[in-house]
Amino acid sequence: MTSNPTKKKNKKSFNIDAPLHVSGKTQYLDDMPELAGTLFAKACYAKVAHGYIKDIDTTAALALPGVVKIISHFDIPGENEIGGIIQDEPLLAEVEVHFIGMPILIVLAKDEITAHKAVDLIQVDIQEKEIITDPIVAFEKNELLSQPLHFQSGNTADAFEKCKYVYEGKAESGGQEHVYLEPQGAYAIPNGDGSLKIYSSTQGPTAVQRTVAKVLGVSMNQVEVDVNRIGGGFGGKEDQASAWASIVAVGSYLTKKPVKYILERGEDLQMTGKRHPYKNTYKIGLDAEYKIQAFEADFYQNGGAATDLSPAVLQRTLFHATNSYFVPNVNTHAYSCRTNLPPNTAFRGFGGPQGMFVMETAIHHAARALGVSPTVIQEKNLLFEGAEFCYGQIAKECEAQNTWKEAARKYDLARMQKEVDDYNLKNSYSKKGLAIMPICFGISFTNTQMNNARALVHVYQDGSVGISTGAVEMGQGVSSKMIQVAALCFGIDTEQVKLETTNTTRVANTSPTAASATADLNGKALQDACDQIQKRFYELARQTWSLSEDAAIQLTQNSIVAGDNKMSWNEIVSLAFQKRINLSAKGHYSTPIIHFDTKTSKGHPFAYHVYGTAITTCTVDCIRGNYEFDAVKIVHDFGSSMNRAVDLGQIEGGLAQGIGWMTMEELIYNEKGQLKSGNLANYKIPDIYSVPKEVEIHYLDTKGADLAILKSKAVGEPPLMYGIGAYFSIFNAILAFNPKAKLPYEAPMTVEKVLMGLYQ
Ligand code: MTE
Ligand code: LUZ
Ligand code: MOS
Repeated sequence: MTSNPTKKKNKKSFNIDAPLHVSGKTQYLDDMPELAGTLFAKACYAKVAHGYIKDIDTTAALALPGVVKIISHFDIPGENEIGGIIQDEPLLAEVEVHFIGMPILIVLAKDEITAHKAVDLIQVDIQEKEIITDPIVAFEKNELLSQPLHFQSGNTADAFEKCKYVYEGKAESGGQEHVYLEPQGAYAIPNGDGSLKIYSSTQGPTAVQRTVAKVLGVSMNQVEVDVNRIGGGFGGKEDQASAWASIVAVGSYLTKKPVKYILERGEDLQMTGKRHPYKNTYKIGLDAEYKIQAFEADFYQNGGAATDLSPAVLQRTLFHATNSYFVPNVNTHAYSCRTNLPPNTAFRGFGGPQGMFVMETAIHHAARALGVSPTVIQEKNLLFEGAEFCYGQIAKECEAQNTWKEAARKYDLARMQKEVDDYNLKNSYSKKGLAIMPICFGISFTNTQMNNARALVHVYQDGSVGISTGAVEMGQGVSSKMIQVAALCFGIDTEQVKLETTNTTRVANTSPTAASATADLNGKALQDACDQIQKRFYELARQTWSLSEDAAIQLTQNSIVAGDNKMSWNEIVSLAFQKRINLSAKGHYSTPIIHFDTKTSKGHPFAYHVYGTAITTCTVDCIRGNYEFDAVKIVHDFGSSMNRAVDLGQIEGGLAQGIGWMTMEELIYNEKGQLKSGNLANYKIPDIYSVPKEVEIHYLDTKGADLAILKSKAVGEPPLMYGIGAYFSIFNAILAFNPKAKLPYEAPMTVEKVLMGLYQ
């Protein structure tokens, strides 16, 4: 993959972790030295997707030398409950099992291999019950995990009456496995007084702390959670890290020993939830000018066997159901359906991509029927400044049209389309396709309450600085951004700032590192803390130099400066220390402006939106059904990027992950609820050969949003949705070969589906 970012000077591009990563020195959870006496936990999980537990025999497992204890739900000191939003998820199965991979017992052994062998010796007899894997079947049986959701604006019934063109259809998108490089895991260390320290690979240290406290039946101040960094999360560790932390916590609580559990890849694939697959119906109405006048959709989300974050994911689907288009009349319903799959969970985009796929399908369907290019309909309906979203927020600093226009101009869209058309005229068994994917993604947790953060700053007497925030580094570069924020506030070099681990004792009650809002929320809390110390230094300088109240003072270039007066950073720090001035501060931030009324589904839920446009071209081998992506050319709304290298990496990674979801990653469950693509040999993720041959990313020059940290907009999730363009580019190549293709709108577009489309 090559990238050609537009270079701009004066923007710092540094990544504090990069040297460690490339030299193999990075410490993850499993790299921590183990304490003597550490026990290893392993779950014995259900092999049947739904049933009664008739009998359990642990005799052989317990007889194995090295096995210390086998824990069942009876041994849990507090509540056997780990559900985050709704309390419907036991940590260990009691009477019934609800999905393959549901933990039933925990083996504690002196080493991992013994734990593994012991688990294999446990006999669990389960009487199978009816298994549901399809969300529509669950819906028909009224098996819902939460209340249905409904968004509405205008009046779709009236609007459809007046539409010249109306189309209805179905669209389906598949699940997606997170495949974070570091599997889930946790390590609990008892302090001797009943309290515990837990090292966890989690995006949500506070969620882990809260859940462990509940499972142990102790208060939260007895549980300290510490996260150094994690080897990727992608949403999979937003809520689902709590199970493993609770397991090691229970083990440690009962044995008074350190207990560790790092999942093997196979266990992780079987036991943890994934992106929600969706089945949907839609109805779209256009007027004679191809303006979309009305849109209706019903979304059936495959939630799995417990609620987890499903209702929140479902709501974001509705927020993004019209993508970056203005639609005056909208009526959408969404259902979270209970099935016998592992509870599905957060995954980059959090339901947004699933919503946007349906809108893009509806437009593609209409365009096919009308015999025009989808780009014609897309372009005519892009959001504009002042347009109202169906949930009541007004589009401000709207870059939907700007990113589109800039992409068309910069990459010469007309020429690109002509090259595709010319190629298709010349080649019979190889066809190219082009698709444009505009994106619009709302930044903020949709649950307004969660949009807050804190930070702790210590300036040490030697001038070095230590900072702690609630942000978890998971490869997205938030550590580097936090260091930049502190260095900028103090006018010192980034080398002088040390970022500490994310720890619930230093920074409490944190929201998870999620919703792409981590740098904004924690960065602004950090600014608050640094500003407090900065003010104390300014006051000290004023006194020292007998300056007036309004004298301009600055912390810059490792100095404090006021006119001709100047002291080095180290001098002002040691002077402040001598004068007994507080060199520490705690900062707090909560996003202003945002609000949302869940009863009316109206409000202003997002601090701002992120926009962008991607042009994707591909080549399809019409004999084999194979495809390659020739290029993805993007114009992205970064605001004023504070770290271009990090942000560029997020676009490239998100794009690759989105392409994977839409084209090659296929989660297949059979009717028994067994995951048939349960290893990385048959669950294909993008590799160096399958990513686009060329990726070009252009920065749209804008002022940036005030609610973004240093006006640098959130970048974590939005680019995933550029991957939706990959699906439609292949679809268009198929249509170039077989204009009558009867291909249903079902993602992922695997090679098998391409072949069917080409010849049906
Ligand atoms: N990038 C890397 N390398 N690894 C990850 O796990 N997670 C994504 C995104 N980018 C992820 C990533 C997801 S799901 C989110 S919500 C954001 O990063 C979270 O970080 P941010 O809020 O700092 O953007
Ligand atoms: N998590 C969450 C999220 O709890 N609320 C959200 O709105 C959200 N959005 C994206 C990703 N994770
Ligand atoms: Mo990301 S899905 O918010 O962890």
